[in-house]
Amino acid sequence: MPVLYSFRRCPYAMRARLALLAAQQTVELREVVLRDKPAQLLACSPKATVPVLQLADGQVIDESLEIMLWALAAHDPAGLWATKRSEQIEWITRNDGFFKAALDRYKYPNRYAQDFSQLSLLQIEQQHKQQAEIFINELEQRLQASAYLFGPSISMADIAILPFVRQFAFVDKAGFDLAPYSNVQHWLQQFLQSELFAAVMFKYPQWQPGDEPIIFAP
Ligand SMILES: N[C@@H](CCC(=O)N[C@@H](CS)C(=O)NCC(=O)O)C(=O)O
Repeated sequence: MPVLYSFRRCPYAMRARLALLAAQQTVELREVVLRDKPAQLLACSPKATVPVLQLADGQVIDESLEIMLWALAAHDPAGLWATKRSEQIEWITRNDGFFKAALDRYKYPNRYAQDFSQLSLLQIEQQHKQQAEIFINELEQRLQASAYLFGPSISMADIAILPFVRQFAFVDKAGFDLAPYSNVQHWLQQFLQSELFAAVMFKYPQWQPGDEPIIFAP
């Protein structure tokens, strides 16, 4: 059975778990604590980020997007990856690049203080919140036409992007809820209330070698 090294709150790991469930793939889940990574993870992926999927034949997939593509290529009963693939990838690329960069600087301005030495932490935070909101507004426009980014049902782009929008929202949830992007609020709320989200956010203990395997399955 494939083994997934994961970290519950990591948005990249979250999107991998979402895709594995949507694709009805069963894996053994090993919950990692980032400051205490197991040797087994480092041995199969020296870059040591999560998620990492180790297949039964030993092949290692250590990029979340690749894990999603692997899962949905195996099985895609709900058609998440059925339409407009290059357009889906364009949205995910903008999320992973432009939006993620702004999100990190908004969420952790102190980590970027040296890059913006002429700005206060509050200024770094506010400038990058505005940057991030450019993407939020693009999502808002898009979601005017349909409940999900690529039509009436959830797509791979939705599950790839939602974990990052969730992070953005929870930096200042009260402010987010009052902001003028009702389509995005509704889209996120639907996701947070979904069974799929509940299943991927279940809390597992840190994996230790020799533990009874935790089977992560639909
Ligand atoms: N491009 C990678 C990024 C994964 C990533 O950066 N994960 C973070 C956690 S959210 C991580 O493992 N960081 C390593 C660390 O904090 O030690 C992917 O899409 O899988």
